[in-house]
Formats: sequence, C-alpha cells, structure tokens
Amino acid sequence: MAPATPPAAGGVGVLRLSGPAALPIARAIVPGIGALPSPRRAYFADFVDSHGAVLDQGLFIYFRAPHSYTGEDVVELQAHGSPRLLQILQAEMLRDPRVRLAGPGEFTRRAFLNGRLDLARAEAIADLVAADSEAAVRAAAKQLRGTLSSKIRELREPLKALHADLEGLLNFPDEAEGADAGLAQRLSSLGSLARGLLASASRGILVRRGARVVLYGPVNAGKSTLFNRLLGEARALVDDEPGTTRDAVEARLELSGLSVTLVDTAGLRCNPARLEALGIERTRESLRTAQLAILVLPPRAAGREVNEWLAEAGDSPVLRVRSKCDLGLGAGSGDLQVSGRTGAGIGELEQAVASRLWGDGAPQAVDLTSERHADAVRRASECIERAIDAAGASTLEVVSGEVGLAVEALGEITGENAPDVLLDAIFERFCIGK
Ligand SMILES: Nc1nc2c(ncn2[C@@H]2O[C@H](COP(=O)(O)OP(=O)(O)OP(=O)(O)O)[C@@H](O)[C@H]2O)c(=O)[nH]1
Ligand SMILES: [Mg+2]
Repeated sequence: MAPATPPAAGGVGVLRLSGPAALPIARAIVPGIGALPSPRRAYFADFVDSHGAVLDQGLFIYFRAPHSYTGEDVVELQAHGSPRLLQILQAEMLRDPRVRLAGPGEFTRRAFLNGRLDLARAEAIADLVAADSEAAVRAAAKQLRGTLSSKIRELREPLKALHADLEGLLNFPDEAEGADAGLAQRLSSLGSLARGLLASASRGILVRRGARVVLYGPVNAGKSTLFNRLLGEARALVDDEPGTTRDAVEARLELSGLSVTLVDTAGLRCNPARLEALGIERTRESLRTAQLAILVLPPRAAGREVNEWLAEAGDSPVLRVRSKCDLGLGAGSGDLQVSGRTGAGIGELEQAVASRLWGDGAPQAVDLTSERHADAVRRASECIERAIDAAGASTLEVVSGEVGLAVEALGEITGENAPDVLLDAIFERFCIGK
C-alpha cells in the first residue's frame, strides 16, 4: 500500500493497495461497498475508521488481477486531498498485519515482474513523471507506448535467430549445414540498424536531460540584462558598475519545447579583485559543462580580445551575440544583434540557441533518450562490428560469442536480461506510490 499522490493539500488524494488481500483490507475501511464489488467501477462510499466513524467520503475502485496496473488485485481509494486524512486512512489499514508501505517504484516493479510491461516501458513512466519540458513529456509518452521496445525487438529477434543458427552449426555441423549462409549480409544489416538507433541518442538525451546554456563574456557586456530578458523576469542584478555579477546564477526555461538551464556568469576581465577572480573561476567551470556557450560581446569589441574570449569556451560550442544593439553603434555586423534592454533580436536568439542545440527541424520525440539504453545499444553495436570482423577472419565460435553478447546487451533494455541489481538501480529513482 502507498499513497499515489504527493503529500500536499489538493483536490484528491489517492491510496493504492496491491496484492491478493487488497480487497478485504480495503473493505474494512469502505464497508459500504459490499462483498463483491464489480471490477473497474467507481463506487462513491464512506471511508471509516475501526470504530465505524466516518473520516471522509470518496471513490472506491477495484481492479481484479490480472487486469490491473501491477497485474495483482488492486484497490484505489480516492479521498479528498488532505495529507493528514491520508495518513489516518493509511494508519487504519496498517493495523492489518498483511499490509505494509510500498517502496519507491514497487508497484511498477511488480507490473514488470508480472509481465504487464517491459523494462523500457516501465522506465518511461518514471521519465514521464520527471519530465520538465514538453519534448521530454512527448518522448516519454512515445516510449511508454512501446516504440523503443519494438525497435529493440526488431534488432534483438534476428540476432537471437542468428545466434541459434550459429550455435546449431557449431554443435551439429552436419545437420545444420548452410545455416551460416549470408552470414556477412545478415550481420551487416543488423549493424546498420544498431547504428541508426544510436545516431539519435545524443538528441534523445538532450530531450530527457535538457541542456546547460551559459552566458559569458567581458564585464558589463549586458549578460545579466540578457539573462533576465530571456527568463522574462528580473532575476539577476544589473548595474553599470563592471563586475556586478560575482556568482553564477542559474534558472530554467523552455526553448522550443526543450528544457534549458540558463546560467549567467561573472564577467571576464584582466586583474580582477580577489572575490571577482573567484567568480571568474566559476565562469570557467560553468563553461566546461555547457552544451552551448553564448559569448555576449559589447558593441565595439573586436580583434584579439574577442579571440581570447572565444578561446575561454574550450570545447563547448559558442554562439556569438552583439549586445546593446539599441544603441545603434552598428558594429560586429556578422554577429547576432540583440538588446536585452528593448528585447530586439531575442526571438532570433532563442531560435539560434534551439537550432544550435537540436540541429534542423523542431525538437520532436526521439527513440533513444536514456544513457542506459544508449550504452546498451552501443555495446550491442560494438559486438556486431566485432562479429563482422570475425566472420571474415576467425572461427564461427568467436562470431557466435559476439552475437550472443549483443543479444544480452539488448535484453538489458527491455528487461529479458536484467539482473536484480540493475532493477534495484532503476526502480530506486521512482517515487513512492508509482
Ligand atoms: N542600451 C543598453 N544598455 C544595456 C543593455 N544591456 C545592458 N545594458 C546596460 O549595461 C550595463 C551592464 O549591464 P549588465 O547586464 O549588468 O552587464 P553584465 O554583462 O551582466 O555585467 P557584469 O555582471 O558586470 O559582468 C548596465 O548599465 C545595463 O543597463 C542593452 O541592451 N542596451
Ligand atoms: Mg552580470
């Protein structure tokens, strides 16, 4: 048993029970529903304590195994959303020794173990709950429908068949003669399927995790003004004193549906004071982890100093902008012209940021969105490559071994091949009641 809604006041608060005793236990709280309630029907009834005193009125819904979220008997009680009331109802049920509180993700783990959904789809539920941008919601919804799972199966099934053929050939060379026909062809088409899936991984991870975009540049360039303008609120201090921003300031926003953490940083300059120097060190740290650095150049900056600032970004890609274009100084015409003060050029800047992060087209749902999945596909793809090399040079044993490893790696995604430690790690990040 666990509350399925967060511990905060709200319209409704849901308690969920799963297991063979779910119905009799719930009936002690909701005696009005009778001995045999119809499954999947909402009953409006009193919720009572052990003395029969009414605590609330709400909905009772029974899902009979196996047609429930977990595949077991499930009861959901929808009470009013009072955290204290839910605690009391919970305590009433915990009086029964058959009841205990469910751990994080325990319902979904049971659903997976009972074959209600595969591992990739189970993970999509946690992703959907955690999604903080529209693109992340859509990607998780797609994965929940099983799109990734079926792509993985498209790759894994033929690999499994190939593995069986090769093992047959190795064990019974006479009977299985010819089973390796077209081996190179089969392997190479599977290899390109795996590479195709991997190709979308960096975009997928961007959708799920979001991007860090860092505003940097010389002091007084107008970084904080631009930061505030992009956020639509006066978050960072702005002043005509150079060196106003000392610490990195972070805020989240959504650009073209992508989640972006925007970072405003201390301006760069030579011979900073001690505290400012610490701030500049933070700027450099922020730049190291940025998916995109926006170099904010004052209208008249040129030459060597611009190159030095560009070099500060290290390996992070840089987008150059000219600030304060409202002053009409007309310099740096090759750069994107913006004004944090008037908002001129901000739409273009947002578009440029989104396209530098995403590439062409609007961000959309992609298949491979998690590092875990990408890592498994990468390992499978490497096994296939090694199998291709071995098919030309080594023995069939080596080829078969690599194909077997590729099958296993892909099985980690959908869960055919997922050890308990992996399941623990995955379900740990779920919330209670899911
Ligand atoms: N005309 C004009 N002035 C601007 C614009 N943006 C910033 N300023 C002015 O430039 C000065 C510095 O602005 P900030 O946004 O604090 O600049 P910063 O780059 O964050 O400066 P530091 O934090 O000191 O590195 C302030 O006086 C702003 O009002 C702009 O688009 N147009
Ligand atoms: Mg600033």
